[in-house]
Amino acid sequence: MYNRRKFIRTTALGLGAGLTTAKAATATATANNDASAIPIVISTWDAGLAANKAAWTVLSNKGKALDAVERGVMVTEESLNCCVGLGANPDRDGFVTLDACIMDESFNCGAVAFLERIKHPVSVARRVMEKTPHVMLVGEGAQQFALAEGFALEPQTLSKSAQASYEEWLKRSNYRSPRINVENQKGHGPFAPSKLPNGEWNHDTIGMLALDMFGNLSGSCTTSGAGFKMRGRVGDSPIIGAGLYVDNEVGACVATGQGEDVIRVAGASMVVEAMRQGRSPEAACRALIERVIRIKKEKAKDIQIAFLAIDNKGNTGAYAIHPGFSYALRSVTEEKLITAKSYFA
Ligand code: SD4
Repeated sequence: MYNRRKFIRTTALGLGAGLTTAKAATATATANNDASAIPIVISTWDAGLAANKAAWTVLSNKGKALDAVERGVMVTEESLNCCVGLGANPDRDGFVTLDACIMDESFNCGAVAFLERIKHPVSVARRVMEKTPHVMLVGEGAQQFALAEGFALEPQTLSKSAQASYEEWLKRSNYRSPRINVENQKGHGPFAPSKLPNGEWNHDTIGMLALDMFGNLSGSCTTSGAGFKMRGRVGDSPIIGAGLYVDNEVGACVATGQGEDVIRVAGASMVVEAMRQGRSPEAACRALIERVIRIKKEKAKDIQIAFLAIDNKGNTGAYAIHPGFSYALRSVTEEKLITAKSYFA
């Protein structure tokens, strides 16, 4: 049961208490440091294991975190799954629309949203960061930019599994009022990963954070968003500060789950601020999950959000509203999937 007094105490000590200096935060992180040697990469859900492998080839060859987080999530964008890349579930009009962002150790960032028919939105986001004076391009403009940058225009067809899921969804939906929580339905949604008919793991939005051997952090996030969403809907994943945030003096965070409720608390950036105040990555993620629960009250029982964070020493942690969230970690000494703690049992 949610303990309001405990939450108020937590809030008073934590996020409401003002900012400490980066130096103080670093000292705390050092004191608690139980991290394996860097480099290190972490990413959301089971799919993170395969994505981490690709990121690791970059990191272990003295590569940059920025290259690692791009290369890593491209693996997921390319694989067939419910919720990332062109094979993912479409919006309620039957079109796959993709959101992605990327951020480096120097506050450089780029994002695309509502992007159609481009295989690697994370790479387009990186080009936005590197080749334009902007942070975010959306829709037709984002696609136009991608084509000008030499990305191929892919056919506007649904993958077999997405077509089947869409037809199933149309049967249940009266279309005028789509089910807000369709994501929680077994098998079809980003919030309830399950196995695909071929036995492979179905999975979710992928968010990835890496710390390279030079001590630099970067992050990426890529998704098709909520399955069968309203056309034009954009979640937290491409929003810098909500779905992803990186501050090299402190740490980085990426979010997954119900994007609207991540945006309203400026999720990822607030988790980084909580780490700046001296909290561990897990405690910082928990503080924001508790904030969402306080705001959503009873409704929090019907939504899933998870935050995944790393500090600038390589300590990692995560926290979710509900059980079921896991993240993949790869370092010099470890390669594993870690089950995150959650607020509700
Ligand atoms: C969104 N946060 O579009 C994404 C979806 C997701 O787990 O992460 N699902 O709201």
